Amino acid sequence: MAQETIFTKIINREIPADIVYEDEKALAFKDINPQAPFHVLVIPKQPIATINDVNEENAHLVGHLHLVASKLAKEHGFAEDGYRVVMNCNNDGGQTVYHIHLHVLAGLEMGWPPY
Ligand code: IU
Repeated sequence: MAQETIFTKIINREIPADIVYEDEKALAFKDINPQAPFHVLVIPKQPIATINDVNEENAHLVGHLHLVASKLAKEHGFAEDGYRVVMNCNNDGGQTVYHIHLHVLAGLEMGWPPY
């Protein structure tokens, strides 16, 4: 089991967050430091530290996070123009919170590469 992070506290309502979606497996909330006009994080309720810790038992959750990401993008009107879904891993990937999360970014035309 991954160590608890601030995201577990958000799941448990021990600290506030602007929650935009919840179901039995996932939670989505607005990023406190948005990098786009629309920037939400989609997280599994089960803590998984990094994508390196995804395995046969929990991989379905990663698919579910993507389903939630696309639902939110559609609901907020970004499906046609497009959006970005990102999961950072460890230091070089820019990960700072060790509970996997999909960044869903939208509302502007983004560049590539991301560095
Ligand atoms: P990263 O991929 O691990 O770097 O992303 C962590 C994100 O979590 C980052 O964009 C933060 O702004 C965001 N965040 C948050 O929304 N609420 C918090 O309490 C904390 C971080 I700590």
